[in-house]
Amino acid sequence: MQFTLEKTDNQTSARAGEIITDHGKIPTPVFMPVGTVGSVKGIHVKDLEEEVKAHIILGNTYHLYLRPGLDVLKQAGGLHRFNGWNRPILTDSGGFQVFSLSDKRKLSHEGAEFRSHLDGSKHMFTPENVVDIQRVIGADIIMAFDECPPGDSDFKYAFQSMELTHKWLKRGIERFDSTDPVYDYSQTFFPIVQGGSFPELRRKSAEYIASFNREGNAIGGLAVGEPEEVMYEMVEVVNDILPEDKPRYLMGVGNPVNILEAISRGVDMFDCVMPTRNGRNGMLFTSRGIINIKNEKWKADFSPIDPDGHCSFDTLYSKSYLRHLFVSREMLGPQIASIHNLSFYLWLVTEARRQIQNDTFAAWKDGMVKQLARRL
Ligand code: PRF
Repeated sequence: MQFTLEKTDNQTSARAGEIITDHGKIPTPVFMPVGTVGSVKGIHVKDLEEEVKAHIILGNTYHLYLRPGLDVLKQAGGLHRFNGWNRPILTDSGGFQVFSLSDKRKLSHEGAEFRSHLDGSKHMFTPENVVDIQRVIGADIIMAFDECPPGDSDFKYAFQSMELTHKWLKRGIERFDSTDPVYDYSQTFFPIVQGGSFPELRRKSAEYIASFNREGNAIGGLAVGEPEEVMYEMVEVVNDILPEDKPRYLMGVGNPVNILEAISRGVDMFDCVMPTRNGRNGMLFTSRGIINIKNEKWKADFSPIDPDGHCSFDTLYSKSYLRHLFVSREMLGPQIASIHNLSFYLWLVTEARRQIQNDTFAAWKDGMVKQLARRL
């Protein structure tokens, strides 16, 4: 993997760059649609390419390991061959999902023991085996095994959790550096900064993570219940320390405003279930504000879903028709809403990139932030 930092904004810390992988180029800032079990829910890979214009998608180690399992993925020749997506894939390491989804998890220095949410079977994730698993899945970008403490954790818990994440990181890197890709393309490994809501812990963690000088770095443990201002402060503290010439990935963030605020603080990569999950629920993000398409007010509104939208469905279908699909519980409704929201997120980061390159990002961002939170 290679990262080129093309431009840093003259007024903020926003950056425009490009990541090159064996599965293609990723312009940054970038948003990565979440494909938990290998599919971005309800969306064909063709539509991900042509309508959403996604450059990279995310998969989850936890889900893919449990189902379809490593035997199938290996026989398929990796996730790209399995799901038909030929552009880059990043996989999350499983730690975060073990703690939010599985039953009866037990944490030790060795790793995390858990029971599958599917059939109750017992499993163990360690910093080493999640590297092996992500190698078999065939991710272009492999994430370290970390512990993400809750947003309201006290100092002692956040400190111990950070120490554990650091120890796990060392073991994960040793495993990654002593093994080869399973398929015929290269893979890279990103470490994850933790440290809760404590600037001194965040600094310590960022310094430790930076010392490994990997090809990219991630910031975890944010957007987990702490106030937004705290999240922005932690991002600033960490990005002051992480190397400038490496991409920075803020995990699991966020709404469109969060993304612009984090871009202005020097973040390059994002993922979040919000555009797909909220889309399936009838919430549409647009450049003029948020639409609840199930609302009575759209019943006979035959204007385009989003006149400024960037996928073909935005102007092909009306608000009235999309509302009708939702009210009738037609599966086409959630599909159109998901594609719309993802294409909006991809437009947002692509436009941010263009504004950074033109040195117009700061004013553009301030204007957008005012629009984005409106309810239409
Ligand atoms: N760690 C990992 N994945 C994550 C997170 C984390 O802290 C978050 C927190 N926002 C989302 N996804 N490994």
